[in-house]
Amino acid sequence: MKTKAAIAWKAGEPLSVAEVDLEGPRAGEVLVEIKATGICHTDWYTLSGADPEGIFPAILGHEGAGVVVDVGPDVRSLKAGDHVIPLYTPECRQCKFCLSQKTNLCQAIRSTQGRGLMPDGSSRFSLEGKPLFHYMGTSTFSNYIVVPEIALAKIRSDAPFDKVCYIGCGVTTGVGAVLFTAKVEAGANVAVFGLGGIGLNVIQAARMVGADKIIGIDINPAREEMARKFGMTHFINPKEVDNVVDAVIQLTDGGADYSFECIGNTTTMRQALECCHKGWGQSVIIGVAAAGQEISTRPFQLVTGRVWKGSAFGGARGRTDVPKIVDWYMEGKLNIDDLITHTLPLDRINEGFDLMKRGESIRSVVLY
Ligand code: NAD
Ligand code: DAO
Ligand code: ZN
Repeated sequence: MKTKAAIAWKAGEPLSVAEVDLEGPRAGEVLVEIKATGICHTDWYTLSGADPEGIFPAILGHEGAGVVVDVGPDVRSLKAGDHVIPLYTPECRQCKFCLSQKTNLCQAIRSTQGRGLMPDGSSRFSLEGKPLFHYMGTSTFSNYIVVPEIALAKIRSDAPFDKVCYIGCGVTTGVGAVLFTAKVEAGANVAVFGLGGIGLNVIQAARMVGADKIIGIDINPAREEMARKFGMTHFINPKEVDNVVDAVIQLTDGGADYSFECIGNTTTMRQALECCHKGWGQSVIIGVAAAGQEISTRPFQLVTGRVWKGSAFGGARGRTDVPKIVDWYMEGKLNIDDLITHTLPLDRINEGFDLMKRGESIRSVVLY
């Protein structure tokens, strides 16, 4: 079949929208009509050329929602008409990683996904007979996609695609880091570095679990108003204090119980660890630093009880947890609507990247 898609031909060039060829689903695969997709920093990271693992030409996008159109042989858990969110972190429930129950990093299709291919080592996308690569196993910048069954979360059919697409990455990453990775408890003091599309979701999850002080840190003063609406109780602009670490320690009588780095900057990663409370404070790295960067601290920070950990896709097991997060949104426990600041048709997708680069959007969503 033919599908409209935004193609990333080369690093550093805008996407170009065209009709491409899409082969139907093979065994264990599903054809999905994408109804809406968010534009995330990770798409920009790859498109900009900064991602050393970026492969071109490819169809980017990893934050979508849509409807199953057809299923290939051996697909048992989904049927045509089901509403789904594609998962860049799949959940096979059979690999060593899934069975461990210690991680959400399912490895069932990791190697082919990382090479921009389906699990059988081929691509379903092509143009004029030449293959185009998949991206993060999802490629939601295409109106129709083929994905493995294990990379689809089935969601309720009354959830609006233009909002719940954001659960495909940003919402789950932020909310999950609080609930699944850190397991923040009621009454805890929380510090959040970076109040963008991820950090604001950390803030609303911290409020949801009943955190006490929720301290937001951002160099962009325009982020304060939105963050307060989502539950931030105190704001620190690093440009207005001598030392961010001391400022958090003063506000929290010795340090945060939990901190979250939602920027991708190794300096703020260190600050996030060192503003944690001696003896028990935990710092969760969510931000993705540029290739080759390293983090540092004095080992005594860890010897004296602070814990450094990371979180990918919020530690969420996609097929299990994503439908629950959709329910929380539908029950009014999570606010997604106010985070979606712009909507665009696919033909204007490059404007979404421009808004992001200028810091003017929290999330832009493409509607098909
Ligand atoms: P964003 O650009 O929307 O937000 C970043 C915020 O950090 C902005 O508000 C910016 O003003 C602020 N900031 C920048 N430098 C700062 C500094 N030195 N001190 C304080 N604030 C500063 O980005 P986002 O979409 O929220 O993504 C945040 C990070 O999370 C990115 O690195 C992204 O790649 C990563 N990410 C990780 C995962 C994961 O699973 N771990 C998933 C998605 C995104
Ligand atoms: O190595 O098993 C693996 C998969 C790692 C995926 C990590 C994804 C989180 C960071 C990228 C941001 C995605 C938007
Ligand atoms: Zn698995």
